[in-house]
Amino acid sequence: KRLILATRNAGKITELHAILADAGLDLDLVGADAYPDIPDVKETGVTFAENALLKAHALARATGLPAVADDSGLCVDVLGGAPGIFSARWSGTHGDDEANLNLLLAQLGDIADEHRGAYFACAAALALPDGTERVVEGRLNGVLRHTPSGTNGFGYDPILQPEGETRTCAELTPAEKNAISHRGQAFRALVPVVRELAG
Ligand code: ITT
Repeated sequence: KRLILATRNAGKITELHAILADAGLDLDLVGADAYPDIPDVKETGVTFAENALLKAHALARATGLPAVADDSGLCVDVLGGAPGIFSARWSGTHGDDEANLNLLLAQLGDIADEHRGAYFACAAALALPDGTERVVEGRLNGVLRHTPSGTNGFGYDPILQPEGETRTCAELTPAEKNAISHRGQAFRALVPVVRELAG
C-alpha cells in the first residue's frame, strides 16, 4: 500500500523515511516529486497545521491515495515567533537555506545568549481522498548560536542548539536529531493514526 509524502523538500523526505521506518510503518512511501504534474498548493494558511492540511489534501485528492504532509519552521522568541510559517522563504527566495539562515543571523546581530531562545515546530497532517483529516504537532526548544556549526540536516539546523545539548542540530547524527526533533515527535504521533485510517 502506498502513502504519499506531500513534500518536495529533500531534507524532510530523508528524515521522514527514517522516522516512519523506525516507527515500523510498512507502507510504500512516495514523494511528491513522483507526481510532477500536480501543481504545488498555495500555502495560504496562517498556522503550520493549516498549511500541512492544505498540502496533504491537495496530494490526496489529486492522487486518490492517502497523503501525509509536513509544515514546519523556526520560531524565534525576540522576533515574536518569526520566521515561523515563512521560514522556507525568509530571505525572499524559497528554499535558499543558506540565505535564509544568514539573514536571520544578521537580524539577531549580537543579541546575548539569554535572549536567543527559539524553537522548531512541525505540524504533521494526514489526509485521505474522501476528505478525512488528522493533524498533530511537535516542537523542539533551543537557543540560536551566533555562527553556524555542523553539516548534517538542512535549513536552520546549523544554528539551533537544542535545550540540554552542547551541539547544534547539524552536529547531531540524523538518528540523534530524529529522536528529539519536532518532526520526529509529530510523525511518531501520527503513525498510529496512519495505521488506523490508511494502513
Ligand atoms: P514542502 O512545502 O514541499 O514540504 P518547504 O521547504 O517549502 O517544503 P515548509 O514551508 O514547511 O516546507 O518550510 C519549512 C522550512 O523551515 C524549511 O525550509 C527550513 O528552512 C525550516 N525547517 C523546518 N524543519 C527544519 C529542520 O528540521 N531543521 C532545520 N530547518 C527546518
